[in-house]
Amino acid sequence: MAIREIRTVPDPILKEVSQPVEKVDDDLRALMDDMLDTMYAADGIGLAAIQIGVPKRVIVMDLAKPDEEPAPKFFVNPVLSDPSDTLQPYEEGCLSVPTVFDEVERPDRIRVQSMDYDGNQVDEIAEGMYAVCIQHEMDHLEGVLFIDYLSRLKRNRAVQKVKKVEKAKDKDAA
Ligand code: GNR
Ligand code: NI
Repeated sequence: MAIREIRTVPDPILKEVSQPVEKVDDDLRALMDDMLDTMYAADGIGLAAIQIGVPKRVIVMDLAKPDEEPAPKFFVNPVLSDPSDTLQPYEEGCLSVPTVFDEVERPDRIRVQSMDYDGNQVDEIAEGMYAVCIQHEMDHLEGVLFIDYLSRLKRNRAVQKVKKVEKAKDKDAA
């Protein structure tokens, strides 16, 4: 288990389309373990493999509240369908766009079919925060970030802000 570096904008890898996983084996489980460690260390609720530079269709998530038991979830080759007509706005953030938050509208209910940590097929309906998060993570698999839904002005500002924040961080570390 290891904490990996989270890529931030404008890293071009974040625009890559991730490739399907052929099988869920111990190597893939080691990747999912690292992703979960990395997500928890960064206080995130979800993470796509591309955010640590691995272009595979793998997502980890934990929507448990701080006072609840951890509830990690794993998604391999997830497929979304049956989106609701009703949209819900939600103030989103992203570990790859740190310090930036803005509202995005998405369907409030979707169906997700995927494989889990053990390679078993899972089919469920996601609503509310779960629906928001799974759609945010699935966008990462297509190289799409939440800031791509904002105006060009807001998106450019967001990237500039992250560049500045990351530069300050590098300085601190040096
Ligand atoms: O930690 C995260 N919080 C969050 C808040 C609102 C909507 C989506 C998210 S996902 C994000 C972690 C992340 O960047 N996943 O890709
Ligand atoms: Ni994200």
